[in-house]
Amino acid sequence: SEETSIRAGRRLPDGFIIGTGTSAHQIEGAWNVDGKGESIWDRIVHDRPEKVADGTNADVACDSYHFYKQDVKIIKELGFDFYRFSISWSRVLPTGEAHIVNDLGVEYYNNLIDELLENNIQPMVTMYHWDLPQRLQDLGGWLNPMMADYFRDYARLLFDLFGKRVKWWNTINEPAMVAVGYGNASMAPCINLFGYGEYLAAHHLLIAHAKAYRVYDQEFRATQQGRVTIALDTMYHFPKTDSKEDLEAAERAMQFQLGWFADPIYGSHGDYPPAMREYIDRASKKEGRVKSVLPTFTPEEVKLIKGSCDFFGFQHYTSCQVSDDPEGNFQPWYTHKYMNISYSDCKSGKRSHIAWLNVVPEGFRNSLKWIKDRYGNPEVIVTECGYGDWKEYDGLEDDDRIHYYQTYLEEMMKAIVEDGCQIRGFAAWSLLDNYEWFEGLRSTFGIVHVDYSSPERKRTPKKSAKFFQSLIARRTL
Ligand code: GBH
Repeated sequence: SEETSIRAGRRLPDGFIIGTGTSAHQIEGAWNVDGKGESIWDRIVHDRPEKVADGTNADVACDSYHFYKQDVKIIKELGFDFYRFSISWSRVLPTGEAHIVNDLGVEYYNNLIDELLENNIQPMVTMYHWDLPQRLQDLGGWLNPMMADYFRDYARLLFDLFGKRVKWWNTINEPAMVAVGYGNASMAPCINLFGYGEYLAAHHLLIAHAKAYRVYDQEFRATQQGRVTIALDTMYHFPKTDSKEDLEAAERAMQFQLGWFADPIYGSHGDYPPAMREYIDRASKKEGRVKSVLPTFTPEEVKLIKGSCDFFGFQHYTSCQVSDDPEGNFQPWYTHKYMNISYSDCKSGKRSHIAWLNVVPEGFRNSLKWIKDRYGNPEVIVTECGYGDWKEYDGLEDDDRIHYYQTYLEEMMKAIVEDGCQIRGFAAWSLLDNYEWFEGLRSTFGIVHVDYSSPERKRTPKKSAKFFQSLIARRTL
C-alpha cells in the first residue's frame, strides 16, 4: 500500500521530479551546419584523433540537430518530468561574443524548447557543457579573466531568448572538468599547466558563473521566476584504512573535489576549502613562489559568488578509496598536485569495464549527506547520475544499468528519509548512447540505444528505459 511504501522509503516524495540528460557536443552533430562556429571539442578531436579511444569524432553524433523530435517523443513516452540538455555556445554565438548571433542556431533551440513544452516536459538548460567556442580559446580560454564577461553576456542572451519558457538553468557543467583541461590536460583544450593552470581557470569559472547568476537576479528573476544553479560533481572518497591520516585524507579529497567550487558558493567563509588553502598555500611557499597558486578572492568577488545558486545541482557516478600519501597525486579523473593523496578502486561487486566506474551505491548517500552537513542542507537536484560500459557489454537488455539505478536510487531514498536531505529531483545520464568525449563511441551511457550504422541514428529504448517508465508511472522504487 502507499503508506507502507512511504514508510519503507520506496515511495518518492511528493513533487519529486525525474528527468534525463544529454549535452550538445555529445548528441547534436551538425558541427559546422547552419552557421555553427567551431568549439574546442570540435577542434581537438579533429586535430588529435589519436586522443580519442576509438578515433571517432562528434561531427554527426546522434544527429539530434535533425532528429530532436524523436528524442522528445521518447522522453514523452517514458514519462520524464524534465529534460536536461545543453546549448552549444558556438551554435548560438559562432565566435563566442554576444554581438554576432546565429539566428538558425537560436531557431533550433526555440524548436526544441517548444517541442518539449508541447509535450509537457520541462526543459532544464545547461549553458555550457565543456564546448567553449574556439575563438574564445584563442583568446586564452578560461585562463583569461575576460572570459567571465563573455560568459555573462552569453548568459544574458540566453535568459532573454529562452527565459520565458525555461525555468531551470545550469550555468556550467562540472567546472572542475573544464579546469583540468588547463591542468593535467585530460580534457579539452588539453593545456598542460599542471598545478596552476587549473586553479586559475577554476577561479574564472566561478566568477563567470556568479556573474551570470547576478544577471538573472537583477534583470530577469522578477519576471521569469526560474531557478539557476551550477552543476558540481564528486566521487565519494572512502578512507582506505581507519587511520587518522586516511580519515583526514578522505575528507581532504572531498574538499579538493567538490569543495573547490562548492565552498565559495555555498560555504559561509567566502573562500576555497580550508584543506586546499592549507595544502596549496604551503606547497606554493615551499616551492619559493611569491604567491600561492590557489588564487584569492577580492571582497567584491566573495560577495558576488557567495550564495549564487538557487539549489544545489549535484552529479555523481562513482566512489574510490584514498589514503594519505605525501608523494601521491593520483586521481582517476584529475590529479591535484598538492592534495597528497593516493587513490585506489573501491572493491565493488559487479563493475563496468570503464576504468573509473566502480558501482558503489552507498557512496551516493554519503555524498548527499556530506553536502547536507557541510552546506546547511540545501535543496538538491541530482542533475546527473548514470551507468556506462564498453558498448560490446551494453545492449538492449541492460540489467547492469538497471541494477545501478535501482541501488543508487535506494541509497538516495535513505538520504532523504533517514538522513533528512532535501533532494527534489534526479536526472538519469544519459537519454542516448552518445559521444563520450575521449572515450568516443566506445562507452555507452544511454537508456536508449543508438544505432550508429543507420543514417537516421535509429533510437531504441533499452530495458533500463522501461525501468524508468515504470518508476515514473508508479513513483515507487
Ligand atoms: C559526466 O561527468 C559528464 O558530465 C558527461 O558529459 C559524461 O558523458 C558522463 O560523465 C559520463 O562520463 O578517463 O579516467 O579521465 C562525470 C565525471 C569526468 C567521469 C571525466 C569521466 C573521465 C575519466 N566524468 N571522466 S578518465
